[in-house]
Amino acid sequence: MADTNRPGRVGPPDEEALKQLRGSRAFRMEATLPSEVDEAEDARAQEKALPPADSIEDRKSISTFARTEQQHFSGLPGTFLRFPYLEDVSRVGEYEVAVLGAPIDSGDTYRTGSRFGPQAIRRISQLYGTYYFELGVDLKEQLKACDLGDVFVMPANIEKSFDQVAKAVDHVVGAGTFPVILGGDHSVGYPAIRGIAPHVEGNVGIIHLDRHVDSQERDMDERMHDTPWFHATNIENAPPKNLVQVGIGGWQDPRPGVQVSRERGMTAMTVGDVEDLGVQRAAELALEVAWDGTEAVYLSFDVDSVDPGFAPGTGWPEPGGLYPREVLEFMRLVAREGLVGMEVVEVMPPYDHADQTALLAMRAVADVLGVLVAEGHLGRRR
Ligand SMILES: [Mn+2]
Repeated sequence: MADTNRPGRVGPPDEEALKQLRGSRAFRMEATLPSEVDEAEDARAQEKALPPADSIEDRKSISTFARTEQQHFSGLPGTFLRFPYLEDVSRVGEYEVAVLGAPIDSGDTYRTGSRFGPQAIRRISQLYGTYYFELGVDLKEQLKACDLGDVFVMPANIEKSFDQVAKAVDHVVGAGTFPVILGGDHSVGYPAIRGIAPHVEGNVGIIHLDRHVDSQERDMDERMHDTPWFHATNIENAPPKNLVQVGIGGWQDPRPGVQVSRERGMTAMTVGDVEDLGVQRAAELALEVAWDGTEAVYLSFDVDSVDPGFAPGTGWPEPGGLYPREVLEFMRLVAREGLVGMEVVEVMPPYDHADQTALLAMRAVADVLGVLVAEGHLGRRR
């Protein structure tokens, strides 16, 4: 037998030497540290940022909106467009618009990193003022808007994250406030509609800008970022016939999603359709479908609808997409009829160069808010 086990040759532990270890000293020091401030932070979060969704077991240190250091990919490196930060979410009804981050990227199926999207969009928004030249709008003067920070999400459990995002959006819309949701991957679209639909008397239509249909039931057995519209249009008052998908095309659309879009009667416009029709007519058609018998319309902007030459920081880049000026014009036209909320998804900072993609996301939100104010849907007129 090999001489590898040699009982009796190693003596008993030297208790004194063990006590002197730096590791042991560190254990003793930690025990004398207070934790009142941390506990007060947790309690404050429960009070100001809503208790978590029912599926969350830790009801002490997790709130609906993230307020503590636990979720390190959140945090507020400056608020969106320097809107005031609203710690106490019970006051959200005092504002007309609330920006909230949904840093989910557990639904990404290829590249990941869109959990850093809200940070990147907020950071680059510091570049901007609140005045919009072409429309003659100043959001600071005409709109009461706040930034709620990020929803507390669970990277290891997308279903719990959905519950959290749905609860957060439900809270905002229930207070009568327009939600601007910064993703996060596109799975966010499903809990967003879950949070909005109960507050719409009648049906809600969806205008979805994307290269991908995102309407299959599952991917890799889970509800991932290519599945939101399957589940959202299962909600009774979000019928698939009012879902219009714009910018679709290329080699990345899974056939199961295309089959669902066809069978459920969704509408798809390719980039070529937008080119043939022109942006103006394409927007008119999209509005006609989304508003057909509905009471409200939600806007979902996936940045990958734009060509990756302009929006490289995203999970599934597909060349041949729309131009930024087309997409911005399209969204401004759509917003003229009014919206119930919007999301910007799939900004992936680790793949972004010079903040190009985050800039585009920022512009999408600012332009839509600008039009909503200019058209009298939100805020005060000039
Ligand atoms: Mn997409």
